[in-house]
Amino acid sequence: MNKPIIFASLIFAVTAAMAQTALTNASEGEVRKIDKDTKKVTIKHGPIKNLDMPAMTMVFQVKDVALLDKLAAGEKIMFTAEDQQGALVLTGAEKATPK
Ligand SMILES: [Cu+2]
Repeated sequence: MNKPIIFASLIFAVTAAMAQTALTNASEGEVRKIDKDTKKVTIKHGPIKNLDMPAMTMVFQVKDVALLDKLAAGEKIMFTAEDQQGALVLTGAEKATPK
């Protein structure tokens, strides 16, 4: 009798968990320019929740240059960034999966 309700609840819980991961950990962006020599990457990004930042194009610093090896200019990415003592640092990035 109440099976459809249980099923619907399960779907909701899974969807909510996925949405939360995407929203709290990663922001959307598009790589504009990569500079491995200065360890900087320019990203046109959407709102970054954890930095309380609206959409804009800006430069991020990178601690691990290997992160830049996976990226290319013009590429759409999902990324994470942190404020580390006033410096905005790209902490993770991967190619965005097409919707
Ligand atoms: Cu910004």
